[in-house]
Amino acid sequence: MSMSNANFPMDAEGRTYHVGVKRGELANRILTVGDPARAIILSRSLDGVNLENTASKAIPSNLFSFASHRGFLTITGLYKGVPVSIVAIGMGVSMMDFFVRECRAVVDGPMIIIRLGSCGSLSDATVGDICVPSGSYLVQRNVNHFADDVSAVDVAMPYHLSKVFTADEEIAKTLVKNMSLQLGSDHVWSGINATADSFYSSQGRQDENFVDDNQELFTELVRHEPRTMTLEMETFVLFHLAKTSTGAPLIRSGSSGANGEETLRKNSIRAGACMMVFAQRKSNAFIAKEDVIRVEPIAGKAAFDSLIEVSLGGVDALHPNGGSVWERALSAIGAI
Ligand code: R1P
Repeated sequence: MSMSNANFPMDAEGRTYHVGVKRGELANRILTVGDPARAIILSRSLDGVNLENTASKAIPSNLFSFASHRGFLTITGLYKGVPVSIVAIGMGVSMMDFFVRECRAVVDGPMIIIRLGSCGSLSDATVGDICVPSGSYLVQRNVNHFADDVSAVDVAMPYHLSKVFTADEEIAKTLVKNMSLQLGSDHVWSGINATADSFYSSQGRQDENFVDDNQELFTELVRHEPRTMTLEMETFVLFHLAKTSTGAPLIRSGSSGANGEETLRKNSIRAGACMMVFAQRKSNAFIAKEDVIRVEPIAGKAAFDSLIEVSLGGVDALHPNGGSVWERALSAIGAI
């Protein structure tokens, strides 16, 4: 694979370096998950899927799919007649960063990205419940705290906690509404998420093989943000990049800022998240496989319903249908 442009590598076909997507393969509305198996399960809810002729672990043949050499899986089709993509990204803050930036680079117009993940619960939400964060902060292991050199700056706190970056309010409300319709409002929770830079130490898991100094972490999290509800590993980056997104392609307003710089149209990405509780960290319960099988498709439908319900403006503002992987499906239903 030969790439050009060290600043933002792409191959001759226009595929991005890691996610491997090119223009016309990704819709403006994206549902992102961690586990590729979850992406395949969710793809079974898309339009025109023939379940009888689809093996349980296979991607339905009427949908576009692309598996990148770095473990990203993209599936694109229609949901209730609207182009949508599902992208499985694996785990962690770096993977979310690759995904958001590389997808943004190949899609014209505004985007909605919703993460449907799994999480640990620090609240009363129990295994199988759904948590919809109105914001997220980042928990980072402070490596300097563990250094031999005690004169190093910044050694006191073993973990750094960032400010909260918010979800798109309308998306969060829509997710709560649609999840409640599917699962009952008793099983849907709102609050603040903490995205950790690891599964173990930065989420307060005890591991006698390492010095982690994390025995007080849960207390610190609640002191930092009393509405802390969940712990997982990606949502903060999604909210943070949505907040710092510019227009794409960059649209310059022509007006000059205070420093004489051009003002960029901001926030071309609207983001939301919903997480299934897999781990109850207070009671130490972990979800049973049967519950994952039961909840995943239902939560998926509510997430898709939310993804298409929130307006992105007129079709003229969206990525062109011509030449896209969803063009034929739209034309088959007479939508273009
Ligand atoms: C850890 O087991 C993984 O599960 C959670 C965490 O954020 C992390 O990625 O989310 P996903 O189920 O979406 O991967």
